Amino acid sequence: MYNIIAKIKMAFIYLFNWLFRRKEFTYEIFQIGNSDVQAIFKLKYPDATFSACDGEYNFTTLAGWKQIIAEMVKDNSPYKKNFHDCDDFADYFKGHISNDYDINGCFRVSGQSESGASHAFNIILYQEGSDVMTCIVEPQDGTLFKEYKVSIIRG
Ligand SMILES: [Ca+2]
Repeated sequence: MYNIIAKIKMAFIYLFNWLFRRKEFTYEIFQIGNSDVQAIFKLKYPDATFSACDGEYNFTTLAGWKQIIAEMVKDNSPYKKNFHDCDDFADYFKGHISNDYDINGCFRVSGQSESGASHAFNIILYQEGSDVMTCIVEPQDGTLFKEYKVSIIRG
């Protein structure tokens, strides 16, 4: 009996989220498979470890990402040292994009910032003409194309 009630409750939550929480988004969505994503990361970040969780990855154009990122950054809570810091911003960014936009071509990365300090951030896939490109995102302020060192890519 409990399982049935829990399933009905989850179905209502899913329906509510689908109806009311999905953000308005009009940019085109593209998709590539897990092995293509692995090949792209192997070429671009040969020293990084990549752990792929999904079979297919959805993403959009850079213009589409700029709209998403502007909305995401608006919702960010303030930075709290050694608590709500880089890892939390990176996890929040990845999780909310798949929840709100049905886009999972966003990855959580461990590496180093320009100063050499350990840092967590994100990488996105985007479509440019017929090519799939990648770009580093600083989820704390939405800056694109940072020169961070990439060590572990997860997603
Ligand atoms: Ca933290």
